[in-house]
Amino acid sequence: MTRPNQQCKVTNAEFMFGAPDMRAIRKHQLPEIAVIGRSNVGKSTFINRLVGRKLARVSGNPGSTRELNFYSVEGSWREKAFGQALVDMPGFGFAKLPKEVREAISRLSVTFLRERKYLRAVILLNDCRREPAEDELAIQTICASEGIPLLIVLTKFDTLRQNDKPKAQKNVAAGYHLEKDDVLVTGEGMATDPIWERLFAVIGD
Ligand SMILES: Nc1nc2c(ncn2[C@@H]2O[C@H](COP(=O)(O)OP(=O)(O)O)[C@@H](O)[C@H]2O)c(=O)[nH]1
Ligand SMILES: [Mg+2]
Repeated sequence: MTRPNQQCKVTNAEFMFGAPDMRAIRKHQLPEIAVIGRSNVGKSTFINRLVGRKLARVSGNPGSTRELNFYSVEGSWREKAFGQALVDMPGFGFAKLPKEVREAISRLSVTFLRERKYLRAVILLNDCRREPAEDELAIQTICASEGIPLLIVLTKFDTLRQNDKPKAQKNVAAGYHLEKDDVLVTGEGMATDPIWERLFAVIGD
């Protein structure tokens, strides 16, 4: 169970639409935050944990999301109202998908990151048990060159033993040429206020 958020109160969250390509993205007024990462890294679980309700479909079947899924989220952060669109990006790196499908997925993601002018931040999820690979580092590079604020969040942190946590966080951060505390962590039962805090710090509230 997710612990109740102290300072972020989500009052409304709903699915807006799914887009298989850029042209299918509908008009809306909300600033966008993209949630991106390897297939099965925990994107949908993370979104549900952030908003404190079951919103995105969690699948035991990796590679099942091939669209950009847009969710609207409204609430307040430290008593101040906010509204955002969270975009659940298709998972990359799922080896069992045909090569053409994998290439189409990464083209769509790269185009979205490069061209989407409503994009305010990218949350890149990385399993806490594996160091970043080429795909993750490519996203870091694109965000840097486009000037998009990037938050790196290590998922499944609950699966590590207490003693192993600091070292794992340090190792993955080092893979991005970052310090341990530059990357955030998430896991079952963990509060999400630290993530909201960092998010509002980069996008402004
Ligand atoms: N223990 C643990 N399992 C997780 C966590 N996040 C996701 N999972 C599991 O990992 C699998 C993939 O999660 P999902 O959110 O569908 O990943 P997605 O493909 O990136 O959207 C599911 O079986 C989840 O239950 C986490 O923080 N802790
Ligand atoms: Mg998913």
